[in-house]
Amino acid sequence: MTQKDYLSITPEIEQAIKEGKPVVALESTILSHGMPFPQNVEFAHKVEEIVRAEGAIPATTAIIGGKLKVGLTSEELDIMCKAENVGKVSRRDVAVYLATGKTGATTVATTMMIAEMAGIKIFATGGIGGVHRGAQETMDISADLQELANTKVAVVCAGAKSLLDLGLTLEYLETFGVPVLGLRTDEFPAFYCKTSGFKLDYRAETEAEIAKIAKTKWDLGLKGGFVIGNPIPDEYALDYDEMEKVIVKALELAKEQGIHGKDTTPFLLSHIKDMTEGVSFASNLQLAYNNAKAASKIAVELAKLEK
Ligand code: PSU
Ligand code: MN
Repeated sequence: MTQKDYLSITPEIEQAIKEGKPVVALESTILSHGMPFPQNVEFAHKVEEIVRAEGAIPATTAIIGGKLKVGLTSEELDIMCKAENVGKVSRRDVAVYLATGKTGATTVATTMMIAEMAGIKIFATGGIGGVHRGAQETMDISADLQELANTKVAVVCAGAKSLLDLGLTLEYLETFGVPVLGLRTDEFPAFYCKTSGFKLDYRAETEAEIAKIAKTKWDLGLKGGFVIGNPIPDEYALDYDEMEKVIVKALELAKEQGIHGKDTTPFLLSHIKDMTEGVSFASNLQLAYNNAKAASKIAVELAKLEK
């Protein structure tokens, strides 16, 4: 067996990739471990519709039945959203899940891996993983960051949640040569909040500019991807200080309950959601839609450049 024997790409996506048409990868951890059922079903479909409305083809990824799935049927999206016996799969888990036939939701890291194998260059998500607060002690640094260092996929996100140490996350990305570009912003966005206080070195005014920078990096044969920070739309942005209080509480709770490893991020996300009584969930949906839209525009521009 070779790599391509494990890949299962829908005919529509395979054709689009072959013809150089714009395709946007989407992850499934956000569905299985980041959002409640059944609201996530509506989200999963709507985010794909947004990609299509921009003239790109959506490619939601997952691990099902021993295959790396690129593009999910409605039934498969349902499986990921119900999330019964669906694990969270990062790079280290991939071979185990494939070999044992377990069903897995793909994180940013794994979605990047699968996208690169399939030939997809642009990926939209909510927020990336990063260096956790207290990583000096725990060494909890998301595998997403190493993937960004090594895999040629541009990830459009609303930055990262400030439950992470955003300063250390940016330092880590710098060390590993990952460009972080602000889309019409000077600051690294903090997920629910438009700003984080961390200035970025590069601001792009248009999606076309980002496509050109990505093409240049990859023309040069430089390995690794991009982080594109796309701030949440004004009308859905939450107050930074309010969020900070909630996050500190969630972190305390995680410490009390001895949560660690891969459970940390989902635990914090679900408690933040409970503590903000769903207000944060509405924002979460909107920022992800906004990222899907921007990613699609970048994919369209990149496809034009590569013609
Ligand atoms: N951050 C969010 N929502 C998410 C995630 C991160 O605001 O759903 C998910 C993404 O799939 C990301 C993963 O790749 O969590 C990171 O997990 P970890 O920190 O365990 O690497
Ligand atoms: Mn971790």
